[in-house]
Amino acid sequence: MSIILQLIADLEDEKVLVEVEKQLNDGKSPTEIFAECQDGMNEVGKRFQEGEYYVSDLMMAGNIFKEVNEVIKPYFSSEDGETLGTVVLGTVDGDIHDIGKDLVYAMLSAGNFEVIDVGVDAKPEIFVQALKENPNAKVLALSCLLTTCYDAIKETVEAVTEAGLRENVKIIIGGGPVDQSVVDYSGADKFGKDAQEAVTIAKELMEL
Ligand code: B12
Repeated sequence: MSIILQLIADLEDEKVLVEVEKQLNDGKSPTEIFAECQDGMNEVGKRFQEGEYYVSDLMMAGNIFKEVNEVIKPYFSSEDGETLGTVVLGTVDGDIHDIGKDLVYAMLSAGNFEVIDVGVDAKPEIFVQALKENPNAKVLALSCLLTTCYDAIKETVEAVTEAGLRENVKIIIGGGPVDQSVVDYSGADKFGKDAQEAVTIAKELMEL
């Protein structure tokens, strides 16, 4: 078990930040550090599921991850060059998890996409409105951490279709448990397992 994973799992907020700064100074890649933080969050989730941790502990883990994100962000310097396109991003209706979404935002921005973030717990019509206000947005990225919110993904895809926008907009989904079966269920186009994949897929879809 890596030190960062262990410290996050044990909710050692100050020690995590010291360790992350130390590893960044030693030249460790920020992507690798992020991956270890995510493993730490998964361990927190496991302890919550097993009854060892409470919602307050999830909140604390969320705050720790956000602080780590602030420390690491400057290391993802954005590439110079033209904007690759516009992406509308948000967490679906009923779901308030925003850490993964914010990471997707950071990586897409660093990858030269313009990102319109509609926030969390966003109803289908909010996404539709953002797409209408940004007619050059060719990608819609939906984050969803709760299995109970798969219907919200489906309803968002349906709302985009009903608004007559589906032909011009590709839909990527992601977040904790999202996989190909959720793509099939919801009618989205693709799923990505992490923020880096969000960038790769957005680039792919922009070219279609
Ligand atoms: C922190 C946390 C919270 C915090 C969130 C704080 C915040 N500001 O976001 C708080 C305390 C608010 C919270 C609340 C709840 N939570 Co919670 N939470 C977590 C926890 C521990 C970590 C989530 C996280 O931030 N992970 C780190 C980020 C970086 O990972 P990520 O979000 O998956 O994002 C990455 C990828 O998935 C991907 N990605 C994300 N979005 C997208 C989008 C696209 C397009 C793409 C391509 C990729 C992509 O890129 C990201 C970076 O690589 C998870 C456990 C876990 N294993 O994830 C539980 C977890 C998600 N929560 C859970 C639950 C049950 C809840 C509550 C219902 C608890 C309750 N009883 O109240 C509430 C629901 C509130 C609501 N309506 O949304 C369950 C969900 C179970 C399920 N099957 O649905 C989990 C899995 C815990 C568990 N094991 O039981 N939670």
